[in-house]
Amino acid sequence: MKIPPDHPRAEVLKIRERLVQGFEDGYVVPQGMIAQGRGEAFDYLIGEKTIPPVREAIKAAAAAFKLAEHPVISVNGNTAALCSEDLVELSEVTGAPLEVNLFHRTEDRVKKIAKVLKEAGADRVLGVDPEHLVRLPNLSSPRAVVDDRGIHRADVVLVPLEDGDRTNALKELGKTVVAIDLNPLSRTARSADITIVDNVVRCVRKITREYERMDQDRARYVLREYDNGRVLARVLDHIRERLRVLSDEAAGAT
Ligand code: PTJ
Repeated sequence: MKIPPDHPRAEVLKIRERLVQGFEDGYVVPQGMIAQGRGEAFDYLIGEKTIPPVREAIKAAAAAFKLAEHPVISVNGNTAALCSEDLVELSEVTGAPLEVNLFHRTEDRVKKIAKVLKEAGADRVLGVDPEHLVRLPNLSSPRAVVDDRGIHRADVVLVPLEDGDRTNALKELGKTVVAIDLNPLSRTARSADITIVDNVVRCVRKITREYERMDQDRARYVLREYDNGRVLARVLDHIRERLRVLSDEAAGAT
């Protein structure tokens, strides 16, 4: 669909169209649309911008990547449709491989997502070659199928848009989990080591820029000072304050 450029919500509508296209191309699942709707609702609440506490989480994510020996970026249908170029750039700058890892896993979707990533510039995509696929021992969903060169051996895993079953499993295996999730109340958001409450279309390139600016000493300092619980509390405070202001405005307008 062609979005009228003067539509007040043109940007959001264009992002939706990318998901619809991914659905029509057969690699975004219908559940992905529901996920996007939920994300949009939370994005409204935070004001559709990267708020200050989230900048702290983004710095911590860059620091975790800087200090990691085997960082990996997990990619699902939604993120492939929404920000594949940004994910490829993050992968190139940090050296972290991209791995397709799906909840609604089919071989057809895995291949299509790998193709989307390659078209966006990726040299190599993990999670595709059956010879390298193994199962995580402590997870029953299809997300347990991982690459032995990727998530299986990773020390830091970036998990954008999760549905909540994997973060704890990865943590139990001693991995550091960096989540991107617009819902600060989700299980994933609350159990990750570092939670970026932001839209993937805004924050992935910000992680890359922070990574480029940061040296190892700074990364160690950032991680020492980082407290994910405090960041999540500040995000919720931001939403509460924003709702208070909006509520006052609405009361004044009546
Ligand atoms: O491609 P698959 O098979 O791996 O399936 C992917 C989906 C997204 C369908 C699957 O992981 C799922 O069902 O996820 P949930 O349970 O809907 O959770 C997705 C979370 O991501 C929710 O908390 C949303 O608020 C959040 N979210 C949605 N869109 C965005 C987002 N977070 C950041 N940026 C977004 N654009």
